[in-house]
Amino acid sequence: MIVEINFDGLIGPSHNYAALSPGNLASARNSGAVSRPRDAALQGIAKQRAALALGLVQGVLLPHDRPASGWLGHLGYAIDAAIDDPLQLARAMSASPMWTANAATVSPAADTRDGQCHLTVANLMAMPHRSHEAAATLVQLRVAFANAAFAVHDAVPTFGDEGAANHMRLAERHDAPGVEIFVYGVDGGGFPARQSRVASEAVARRHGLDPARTLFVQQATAAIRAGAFHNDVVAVANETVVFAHEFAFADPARFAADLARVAPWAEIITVPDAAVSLADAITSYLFNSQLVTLPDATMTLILPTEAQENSRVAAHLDSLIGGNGPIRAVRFVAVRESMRNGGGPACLRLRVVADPATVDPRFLVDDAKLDRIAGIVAAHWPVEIGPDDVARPGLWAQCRAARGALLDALNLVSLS
Ligand code: SUG
Repeated sequence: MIVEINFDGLIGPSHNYAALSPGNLASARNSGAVSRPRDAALQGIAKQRAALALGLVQGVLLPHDRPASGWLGHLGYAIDAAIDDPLQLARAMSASPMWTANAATVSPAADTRDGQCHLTVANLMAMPHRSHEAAATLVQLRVAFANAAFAVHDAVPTFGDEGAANHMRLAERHDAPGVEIFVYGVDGGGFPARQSRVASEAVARRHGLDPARTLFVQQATAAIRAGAFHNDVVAVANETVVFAHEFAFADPARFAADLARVAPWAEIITVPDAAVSLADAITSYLFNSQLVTLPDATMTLILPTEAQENSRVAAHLDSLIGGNGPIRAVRFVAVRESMRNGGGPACLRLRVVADPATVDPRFLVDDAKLDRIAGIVAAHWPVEIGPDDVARPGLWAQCRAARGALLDALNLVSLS
């Protein structure tokens, strides 16, 4: 049966706060803070359990090798030697593959010319610490989605592509042909516009999408400038609903008109700036939520607890749920460690609409498997990482051993 599967990035043992992402306000704000990788990973696992409890199908993607020795090697550094280059070391130690919404863009089989589900790995070239993710992501996705139901493409060259975080899909049901919306940036008002339209168009071509059911929509400069470095910080979509901030898109009226033409059954729920300002939307991550359809066909919004703690956002959510709209319930999850680097519930997951039977089962989880993973995290993940620890060879060894134990337990040592 074709369903939506959420593949969460398991938060890696090197999770730390190095402020590597200009334009990502949370990451900048927590510069130099002490991180808690073990808590971070357990928070992510608890979020996955919450999704399972709602009756959703859940998968995982695994942390990458850290420090990124291949990348350091290309820069001429030997990993066993002392490396006196704190910035490159921090870039090599980032646990950023946890945000799997940036791993790839996914077009389900119902949307593509050849009837395969297509995935294109994101090149993440706008940020040096993320630019070396693509190679390892490709290897992993080719294992997870080796079945002929899928086509996994390597990254688009030259033009910035940040994956599903800038892509929304609407369909009357997940398994029906849909409309794919690619959101790109032109001007970040002083911050990088990470997603280029050229890359989005390339992904759409490679996936064999029908141009009549594909939209390219420009992100508002004001949104990027306010801290929406990806569109999923100000908008989320599921089946027939787009839930977005008033200032998410450069030309919202045109977006609404185009959508009404290609998807007359779709509905845009706009949150006015007067109710929730862009600043509130970005600190609370109201829109970086998972809008999901439950087995009973109702929609629930899975939000970070930060959204509950902002009184204006909480009041707006109350009125949303109290109204007669399609979003019937909210559920809060605590992913604070990830949030402090600008990664909310939606960043932590890659959606793949497919038959779970076609996915390599080593990447699917149930509660028992999450228990096993949590046991490995509790035994091997560092409790804390401070800014000076990143250059400590002892920490590098611990991170490698921790990931090794995980790969071993999941029978995925081939990824090492
Ligand atoms: O790319 N943070 C990530 C957060 C990604 C969130 N993903 C989505 N919105 N889908 C980023 O900016 C911070 C790492 C650091 O500063 O150490 C970081 O990479």
